Amino acid sequence: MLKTTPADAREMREAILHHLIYSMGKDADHATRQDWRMALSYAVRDQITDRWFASTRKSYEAKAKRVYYLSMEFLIGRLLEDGLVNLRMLDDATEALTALGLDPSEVIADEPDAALGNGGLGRLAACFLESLSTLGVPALGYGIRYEHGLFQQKFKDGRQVETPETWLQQPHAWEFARAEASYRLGFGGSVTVRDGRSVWTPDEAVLAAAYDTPVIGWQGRWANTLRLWSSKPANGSFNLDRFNAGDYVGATAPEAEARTISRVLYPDDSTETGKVLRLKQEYFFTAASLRDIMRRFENEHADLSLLPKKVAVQLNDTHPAIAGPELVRILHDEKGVPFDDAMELARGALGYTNHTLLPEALERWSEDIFHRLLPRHLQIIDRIDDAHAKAHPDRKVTIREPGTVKMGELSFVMAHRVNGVSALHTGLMKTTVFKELDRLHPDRIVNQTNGVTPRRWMLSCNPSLAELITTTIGDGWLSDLERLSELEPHVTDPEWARSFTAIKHANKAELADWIAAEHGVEVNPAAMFDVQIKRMHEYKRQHLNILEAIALWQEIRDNPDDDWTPRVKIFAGKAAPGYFFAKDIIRLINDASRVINDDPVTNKYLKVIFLPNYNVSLAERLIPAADLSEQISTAGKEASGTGNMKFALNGALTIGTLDGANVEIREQVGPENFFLFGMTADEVEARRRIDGHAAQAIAADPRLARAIAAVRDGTFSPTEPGRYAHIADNVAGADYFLVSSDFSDYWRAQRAVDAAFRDQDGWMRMAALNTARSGWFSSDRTIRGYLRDVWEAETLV
Ligand code: NBG
Repeated sequence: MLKTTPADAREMREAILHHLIYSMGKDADHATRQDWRMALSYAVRDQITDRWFASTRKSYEAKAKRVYYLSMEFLIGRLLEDGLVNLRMLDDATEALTALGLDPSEVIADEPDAALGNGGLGRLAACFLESLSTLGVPALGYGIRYEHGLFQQKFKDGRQVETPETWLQQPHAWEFARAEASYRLGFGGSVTVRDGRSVWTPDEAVLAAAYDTPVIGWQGRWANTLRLWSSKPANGSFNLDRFNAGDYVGATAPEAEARTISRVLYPDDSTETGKVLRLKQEYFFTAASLRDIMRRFENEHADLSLLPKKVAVQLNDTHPAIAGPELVRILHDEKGVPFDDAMELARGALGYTNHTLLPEALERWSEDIFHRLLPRHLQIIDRIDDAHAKAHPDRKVTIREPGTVKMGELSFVMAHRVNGVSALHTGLMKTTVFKELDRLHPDRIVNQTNGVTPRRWMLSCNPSLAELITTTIGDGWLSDLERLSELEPHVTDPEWARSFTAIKHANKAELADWIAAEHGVEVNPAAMFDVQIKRMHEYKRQHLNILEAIALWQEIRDNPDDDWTPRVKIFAGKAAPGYFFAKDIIRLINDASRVINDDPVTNKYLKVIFLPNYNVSLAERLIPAADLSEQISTAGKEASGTGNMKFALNGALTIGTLDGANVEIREQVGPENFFLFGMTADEVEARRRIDGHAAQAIAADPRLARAIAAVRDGTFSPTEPGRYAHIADNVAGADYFLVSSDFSDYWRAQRAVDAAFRDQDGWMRMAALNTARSGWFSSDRTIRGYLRDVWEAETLV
């Protein structure tokens, strides 16, 4: 593989042994796999730390503008392989571990996934951090150090069961606790006016303590910091009197309360929980981050008016929206800047990314909760709203409404740039949720289509394909992904095509072995691997996919002697614990898979498998082995999608709707290399207005009618025939997500997929073209867009 490593295998081995003894306190004879993994991680961390210090020094020397990415979620996954790959030390580490008698892949896989996020929004933040480091932008990510990340998913009788995630119960090699960087934050209390200034006196306090994880960029040329906040009790929360009186539990209650804030990640994706604790989490990490940002700024600059020139704070969705009023509060209440100037300075520094148009996901807080937790902020928000009304007397939108605070509107008004995450999504922002604000601020909304880092989503997860690319066009593609287009002339070269095909087959064979070993299901590696992996949500329409599988199963049963294209349908994804409909879809897929996989008539053609506990590492395993990528959301609902990009990059063909970044993927790879189906966003709106749209679709398609009937009549749940009647009723009734109305076209497109797959040479050519034409979807390109249009910041390498 790529080999320009600064260390070599012998040095690496010495470093591992050194850390095994002096950091882990073990000798080689008694070390466990975890000890070895930690020793290797420390050896890698040493290398990262040197580069990290150098980058930090450079940022200080340059007094450069810094980018601060505030995000409630960072779905970083495992870091060891990331570090090894970016430092180009993977080969040496592999050699060193092998020489020590260890299995390198087992040591690397021993690391728990850091699952500090739910899905796309959190994974995007992780890709962005890596790209910021790769490009050498002085930047910090700020978030919460959740003790429990996203829950673990298990299946019991096909049902999702959640158990707590415990990544921090194992030693974590990557973070440095920063005792000196801790801030005291308040909640509640009252506001008084002293000498004309508002003074907020909270009646509850917690400490935010910083933990830093270095994030190394490609080739180790730059490293930035991911700073995560952990909540700790402020002094005095341990009650010694109560303890001495024997009330041991009561004595520690305030402490437990304080620690609650960073205890768990909210397991909701795109829904708003309305919990006091959630608002506390949001204020907690945002306020701690802003204090840290202001401290750094004031160390370097005496003049507050420089703030927008030196500080770019990006709000990843509305979760950190309180940053607007908090920054105004710091500048105005604490530093005496006039209110309007404070607002201008804050706006100059803030940018806001919107990630969804789902109405339930645009956060709104009740005035009551707000008033109780953040009384001064509520006053400031009212003043911001008044100032906005004064500047735009004809405005028809407000931040405050009786009883509520609207965080989307607040973020919009307090940011100098607001961006969507795909062209379609940004367009819809302008015509739907932010129509009025866009009219008042026509230059504010810009688009930044999402991207993914090719280091993790190709080099690390698909090393064989990465190597083929590098032998073909050199390794420049790793920092300039659009150079993948240089592969195009090779796609028609039979020998090259054979290599590409062999790699896909080997990836599939490896996955098939793993599925057999871990999940006891035999799948034919020559079959088409048809993959839908993402959070469970009605708009993502996993139920459309399983209905099509059921209809196909029925059709194969009718005509078992026909020459069917063998398929393995693979699902993975978690449902929010309180989202019962989504959980029932999981159960339906599991129940249906049992019946379908056990059917001796059909199971050489069709298998269905739902893999539990979807996470970053599972995605890394599945994506390189996929033939078909399912991106089948109801048009207008998926803001962008980023899994869709990872699949295309790794040579899977997409079956998809014109939704989110699918639109741009299809443009890039060419419509002839993409299986399009379904209504457009406009057609979706029109269709919803037709009375009985689902019934009409069902009446027109006997296959759909029969598949729904099987769901309804208990074919897949014989012991409880009515188990899925509500799902059948839903898709045959209101069918808000238009499963029935899109079914026939989906079926048509799937049969086109079958036909295309039978011509393996043709299919692999299309797959290779997907790889060659996915270069635009690098998160490096996205970050350059933000640097240009939103942050106006520079790179230092
Ligand atoms: C998600 C969207 C995805 C998008 C990611 C990253 C939220 C709120 N939104 O379509 O659903 O790819 O954000 O932008 O999680």
